[in-house]
Amino acid sequence: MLFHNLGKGKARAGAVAAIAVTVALIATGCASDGDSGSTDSAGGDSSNLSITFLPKNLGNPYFDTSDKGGEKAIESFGGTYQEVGPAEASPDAQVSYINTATTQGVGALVVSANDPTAICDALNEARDAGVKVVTFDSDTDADCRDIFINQADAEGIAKVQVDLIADQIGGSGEVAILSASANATNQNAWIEQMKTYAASEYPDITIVDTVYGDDDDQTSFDKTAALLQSHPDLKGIISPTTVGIAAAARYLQTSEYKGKVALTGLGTPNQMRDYVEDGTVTSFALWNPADLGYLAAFAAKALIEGTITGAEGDTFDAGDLGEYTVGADNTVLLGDPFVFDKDNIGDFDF
Ligand code: RAM
Repeated sequence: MLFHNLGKGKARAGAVAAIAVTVALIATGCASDGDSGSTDSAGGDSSNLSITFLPKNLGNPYFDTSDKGGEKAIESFGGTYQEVGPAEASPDAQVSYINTATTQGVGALVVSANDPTAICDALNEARDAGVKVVTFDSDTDADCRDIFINQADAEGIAKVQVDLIADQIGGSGEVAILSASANATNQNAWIEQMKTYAASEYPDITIVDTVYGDDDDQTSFDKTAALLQSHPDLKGIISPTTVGIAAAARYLQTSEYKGKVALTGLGTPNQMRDYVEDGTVTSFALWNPADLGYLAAFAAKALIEGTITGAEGDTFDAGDLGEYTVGADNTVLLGDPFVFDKDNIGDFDF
């Protein structure tokens, strides 16, 4: 996968690990080949490798990449891939897609949730009908999915972004957060951790505002403009969403704030390349979204085939990524975040 052969990666901000996925390729063959046609305890068919990806919304390059990773995995093990999703990343916009997948009798749903609870009833109806539910990227409450595939732990994701902005603004000043949608489980967890970490490590930094661009490009662009208007002393913006950071960078690039207000957060290299190369943005972080989707698809396969239930300690084969073990709270961790800057961004294409 993309990060495996990274030679020039530059770990910055202390604890940023250089490689997103450094899993030993110990293919112990945990996953079975599927004993076709049998029925598991929840009524699922263990040979039904029909897997539907449901991102927060369609049209976001982050999910295009993650879901392509899922498709690659599903093709490799002979399953059927489908991607569906709403145009807007709003709390219950995913419900109708979940209901349709249940009616279709898919083997598993792989979902990034716009809200921790709004889709829970629909997911539990799917599970009652035998559909395995994998959340990835943005979790639901733990009682409405079988497993969560987490891109990196929340503390690590928070730390890297706060360390980057602190570095870029010289450790003091006003900082604002431009987030995704107000209910997004993943961003909200990261923001909480960012506030705690910033307060303890950088007493001279004040987080003055958090605004929501709804993972919509234009809304994020407008919210950036409004932030800069209402906080004339703003030194930096953290946008923990690939949609937000790209829109904010586009705003800064042609504004009077370029070079004066720092911007970091979570972005994709292809969306951020121009801004890093022209100095609008110094550095930002992310993991490999393709690996995330790939891992989620293999977890779905293992659940469908009944080789795991999602319990802590369960192990499963994840193809090229090697073997993974389920940790606490039915969660599987992909790896560590990675920092992109001028020196390494040319090595990436996603
Ligand atoms: C956006 C979405 C996604 C998040 C990334 C960092 O694409 O909000 O959920 O993980 O940003």
